[in-house]
Amino acid sequence: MRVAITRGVSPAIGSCELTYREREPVDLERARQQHREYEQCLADLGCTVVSLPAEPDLPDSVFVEDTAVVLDELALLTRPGAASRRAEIPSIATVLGPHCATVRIEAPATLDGGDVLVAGRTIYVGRSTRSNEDALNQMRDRLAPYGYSVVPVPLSGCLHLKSAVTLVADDVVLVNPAWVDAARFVGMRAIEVDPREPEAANTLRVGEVVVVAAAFGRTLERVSEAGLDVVPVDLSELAKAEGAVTCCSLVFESSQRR
Ligand code: CIR
Repeated sequence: MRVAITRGVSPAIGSCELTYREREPVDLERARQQHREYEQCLADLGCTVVSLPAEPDLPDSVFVEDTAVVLDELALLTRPGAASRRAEIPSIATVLGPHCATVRIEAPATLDGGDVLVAGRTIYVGRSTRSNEDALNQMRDRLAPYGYSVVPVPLSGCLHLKSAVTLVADDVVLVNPAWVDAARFVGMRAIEVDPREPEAANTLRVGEVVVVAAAFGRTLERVSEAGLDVVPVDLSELAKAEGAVTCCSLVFESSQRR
């Protein structure tokens, strides 16, 4: 079965970490409504949604993507680059436990799941302010036995690698060329975001469907014109916390039966 782990929006979201945006008030009720619609979208796409309760003391905890990298063979529990986010890990370790083996990224390494783009046996890792060289080395040690290669990718101007690029098909990336060099993704065809929509590269692939933020209609059209099946979701409130569509879930195939 395909599982999507999510977590409710914290009432403390207004104190979230911010890197590139000016702080704007987040309408908690609206954020929660949009998040419920996002969860519904994942359910409609065939996911069994495991929704964790909101964490009152962890402002960024709705962004579960950053806490783990779930592969077919095992999951890496991250050590987020923002110290305020490290207490998000234990509850994710607990919920992943029945689905897969887990290993930890350990200090001094820091890694945010938002920096990790998995393309077959190649794992691209953004060299952002959140993910460091130690993390790359630990990932290589833990994942080489499974045949994965770990490739660092420079980026600039955005929070995470997946702010700048995501996979919209096995051999197609959607990319903002101002933030990352598409040539890094060898053998892939690149679709560029509309330049007026710099944040549009963050999309979530669920099976053959590409979930895209509704705010980026022009880019959505480009992806759709490439023959891909696109579903829009509105996450405008969480965008104020620098969140986007990949950040709010951990989607993976589990052999555990319901
Ligand atoms: C943070 O700065 O950690 C949060 N405010 C936003 C995290 C977004 N996560 C993601 O892109 N994977």
